[in-house]
Amino acid sequence: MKRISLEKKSKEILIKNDRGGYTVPTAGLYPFQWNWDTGFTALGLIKFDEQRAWQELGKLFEGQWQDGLLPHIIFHQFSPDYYPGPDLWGIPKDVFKNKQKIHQTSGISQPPILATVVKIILNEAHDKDLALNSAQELYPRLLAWNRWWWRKRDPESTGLSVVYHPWETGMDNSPAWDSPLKRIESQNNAEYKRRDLQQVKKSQRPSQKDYDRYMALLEFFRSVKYDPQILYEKSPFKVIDLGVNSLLQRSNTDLLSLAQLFGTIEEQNEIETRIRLTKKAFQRLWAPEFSTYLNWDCITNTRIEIPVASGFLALFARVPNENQVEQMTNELSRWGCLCRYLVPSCSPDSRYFEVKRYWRGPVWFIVNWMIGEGLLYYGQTELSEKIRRDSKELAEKSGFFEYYDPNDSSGLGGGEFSWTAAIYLYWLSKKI
Ligand code: 9WN
Repeated sequence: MKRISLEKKSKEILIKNDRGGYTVPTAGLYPFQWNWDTGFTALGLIKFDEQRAWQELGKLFEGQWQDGLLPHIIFHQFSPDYYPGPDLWGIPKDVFKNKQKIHQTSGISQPPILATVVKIILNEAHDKDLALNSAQELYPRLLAWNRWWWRKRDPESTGLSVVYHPWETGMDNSPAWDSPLKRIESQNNAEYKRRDLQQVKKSQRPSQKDYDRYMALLEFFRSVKYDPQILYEKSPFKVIDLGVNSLLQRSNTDLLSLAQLFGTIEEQNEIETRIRLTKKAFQRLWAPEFSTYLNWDCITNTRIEIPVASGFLALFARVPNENQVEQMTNELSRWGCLCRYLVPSCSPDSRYFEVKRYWRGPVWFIVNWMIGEGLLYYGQTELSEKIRRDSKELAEKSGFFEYYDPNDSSGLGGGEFSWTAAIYLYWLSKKI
């Protein structure tokens, strides 16, 4: 496919996946609005419709809870194509900010990319009045969400926030979650029918055992009515995820810039204190013998010794020092010699590596953009460029899929995928 047609195609995908003010990740497989998808999608939208990009963000915040939680799915309308839907989540109505409106949402969150996206759009927007007004309106909601991560998900102020479900990490079946998930008791529940397998091959999706455990966790959340304190004390799955904490740290720094424009001195101080605390706490996750950071299991209080792509997201968060950056760059280059396309979601020489199964090996554009951006920030131009080149080649060879095989470049999962198209527009179609 030619470059011009790829640009046109990616724009068409975003327009086609528009459901009236919000974008679905892909038709059929994911028929609602997802949290971090929204942020990446907005980056693509600014390339041709700034007003629409701001609307996308505003639409997601319609589902924000009173305590600041921004859910991972907003069910704006009914669809039979996805499981579990709003009934399964059973969210108590009094959690919502706007009591007049009945919202339907999930009860967990996703990696916080939105403050970063707002800062990027604000900087790059041509319509400055629209951008300033929209960013100012979003600022208190972003602050409330980040505070929710600091307070409800880190009530002991350690500097690192916890998650209770693989879906919250956005990297659902990452091998890093295998052992923490094994402790979840689940029955193969014949009552429910997975809808994902109607659209995507079984070999590219999480296993049935994983799904049973995802559902068992959801049942537990519902049984405790999503009470943050009970969840913190009792959730059987409780991990410190590198992805969430890296994106949170990065969004804290971008939130600070927004606070300097729209917030109070007290808010700026509060954000700065959190940034310092997190930067220090991250050191606990550094594993020199793996040349990267490792996820942490809070139930066993041990690190999860499986190197996965989210370890490199610390670069996006500006967390590592020069020495660590050098080690990480060498390690990632080594991964690059073990497979054709960077960045596989798991180390290619890990025994858990599977080229086609979702977050256990395939390449994801959003991860590539964030790691590439981080490397560039640290002056690692060559490796950053390789990641950009690899991503571009994947789009040229296979189009805009949810994820890709890191060896044969085949497109996997959902097709005509919004965040893949958006990252192409935002990151790959320029400077080429
Ligand atoms: C569950 C929408 C989402 C992404 C996640 C990705 C996948 C959902 C699913 O799709 O998760 O949230 O049903 O598999 O793992 O990162 O946000 O694109």
